[in-house]
Amino acid sequence: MDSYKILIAGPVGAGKTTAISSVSKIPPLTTEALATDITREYKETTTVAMDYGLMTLSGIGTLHLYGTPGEVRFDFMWDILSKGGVGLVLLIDSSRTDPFSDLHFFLRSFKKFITKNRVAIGITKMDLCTTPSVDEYQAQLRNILPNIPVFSVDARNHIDVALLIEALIFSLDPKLAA
Ligand SMILES: Nc1nc2c(ncn2[C@@H]2O[C@H](COP(=O)(O)OP(=O)(O)OP(=O)(O)O)[C@@H](O)[C@H]2O)c(=O)[nH]1
Ligand SMILES: [Mg+2]
Repeated sequence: MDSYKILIAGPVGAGKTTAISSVSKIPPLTTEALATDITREYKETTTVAMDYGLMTLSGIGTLHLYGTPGEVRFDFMWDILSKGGVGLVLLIDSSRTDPFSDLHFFLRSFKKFITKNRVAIGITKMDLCTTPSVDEYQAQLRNILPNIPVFSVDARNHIDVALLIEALIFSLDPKLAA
């Protein structure tokens, strides 16, 4: 059995901490603290260092899930947490003002990581805001990252999050899906 380090990144409130707690088989490690005024329009607390959770995929191995802080003041953690990672789950909150701008900002911020590793994108909160559609997100990616998994996910839902992470792992090595 192998073990894989997976990063989970994206803007404040996209559901990174929630997603890890939805799939982790151990109580996740979190580092929540009082959020800045801007973030507090969305929620009271924010991740200030990292989240950590553990997932097992039958026949594949152990996945170590590392959630990054969404607030840009902690962006130094993005590089630190990226070390040794093999894949990135990028969560984009469809209910924020400009989710395409968030998408491109995070793809730029993790560009070095993405050139060497795989990425899968989960669009959260589509129950609150149905546009843009998943097709429109795919259209944004067509010329830069064709053929990457893009799913609508609810970070609170175990199956949604697990399927997205599995899609990422299988895209690392299609033989794993056999
Ligand atoms: N309605 C709805 N709520 C969601 C969905 N996904 C996540 N949430 C909620 O959105 C909030 C996300 O909060 P967190 O998980 O703390 O977000 P985060 O990405 O870790 O945020 P930071 O650590 O501040 O960057 C939680 O209250 C979740 O319950 C979704 O698909 N629909
Ligand atoms: Mg968080």
